[in-house]
Amino acid sequence: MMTKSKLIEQAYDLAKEQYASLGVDTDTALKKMKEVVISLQCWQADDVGGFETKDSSLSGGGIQATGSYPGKATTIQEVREDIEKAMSLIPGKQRLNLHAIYGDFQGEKVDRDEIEPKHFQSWIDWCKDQGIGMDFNATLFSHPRAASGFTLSSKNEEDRRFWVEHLKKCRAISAEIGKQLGTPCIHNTWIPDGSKDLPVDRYGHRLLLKKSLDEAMAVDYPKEYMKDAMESKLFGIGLESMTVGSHEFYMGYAVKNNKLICLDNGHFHPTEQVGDKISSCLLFVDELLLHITRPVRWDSDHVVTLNEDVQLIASEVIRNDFLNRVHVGLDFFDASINRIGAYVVGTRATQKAFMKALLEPASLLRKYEEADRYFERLALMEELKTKLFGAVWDYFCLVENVPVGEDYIGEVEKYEKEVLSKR
Ligand code: RNT
Ligand code: ZN
Repeated sequence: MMTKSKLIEQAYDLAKEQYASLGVDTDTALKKMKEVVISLQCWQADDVGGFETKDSSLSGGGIQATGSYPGKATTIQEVREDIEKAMSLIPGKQRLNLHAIYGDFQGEKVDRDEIEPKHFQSWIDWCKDQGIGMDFNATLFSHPRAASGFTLSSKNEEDRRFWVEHLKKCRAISAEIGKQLGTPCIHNTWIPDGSKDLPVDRYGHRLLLKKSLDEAMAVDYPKEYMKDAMESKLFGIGLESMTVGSHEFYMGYAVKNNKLICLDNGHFHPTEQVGDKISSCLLFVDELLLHITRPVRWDSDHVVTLNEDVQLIASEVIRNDFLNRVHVGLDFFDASINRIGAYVVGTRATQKAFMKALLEPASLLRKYEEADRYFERLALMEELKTKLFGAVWDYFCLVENVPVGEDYIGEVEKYEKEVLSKR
């Protein structure tokens, strides 16, 4: 009987020929996959809990981790251990995406306006050890000063200033992270501010948000150290009538101030496609951050699967050669299944979308399009769905030295038995 790896190699050779007949070089696609670096959200490991000494759990802005699957990480050590395990089952290189509430506070009560680079040094060191870059996020929720539903756009001046201070601190920490790791840290700002019922002063809150951002971003850091991204949202549970940080708001702010737009595909009308927005945004801002997720009826942050929404996002990035202008991050947190398994499924699904995009016969499709041959374009796109993509993906996992295909299921189960079940 043929060994498993021999089989995978043979299947790859067949796939290579099949794609070559369409003018696509699978080896080139595999090489290009090295440029697809995905930032893993630390918050999938512990349901967005973090490590502040506080008793408040996740709240605010309509984000909610649901489920109570056993084995969630409860210490920094466990988060690291879990992410290391997940990374060992994912091909290619990733980055870490950390929220400010995950600081290494050593049992000390450090409020959000007091955090410093030293509280994140052990994370920086861990990333150095792993040989990976790191991204960062201010945490403007799950805090008594966010309980009113307003943070940077709050009419309570004391609260507003507190959050401005937090954001300033987070940007400074991000710059230190990027400086030490030698790769720019993308700092993302998302606020939960908004209103359940019809507000009368939308302008007032947006004016305050603009003012707060201007204050918090007054210091300019070198682009080699950190870059600012801002994430809009259309709706949320308890924020049905208005969110202050809308797409128009941040689009305007980013264009005017040369910042990055963060597009989370759970943050728009359900039939809007984030993939369609990329080409417009990149005409007016230099770079984008993506929060790839899977909204199910609402911004539910389900684990990413290889669906058409994610495919369009990846295809638009690849078709336009935007990999150097688009930073790929994930944003899901499912507490109802094995959390390490969630990382692996979601990250691999995202990678598959990029790989599929890299295997598209782009020039042929473009030729059809420009000649108004729309039947041919549709037919070829449809046929591409059943080409030997799986063989290329399996081969990629094989050469990257990670479990091929469903083999990672057993690895996750083993980790659950040996590590998670003992927590
Ligand atoms: C919330 C935003 C935001 C958060 C993370 C935890 O709707 O998507 O990005 O999910 O910051
Ligand atoms: Zn997000």
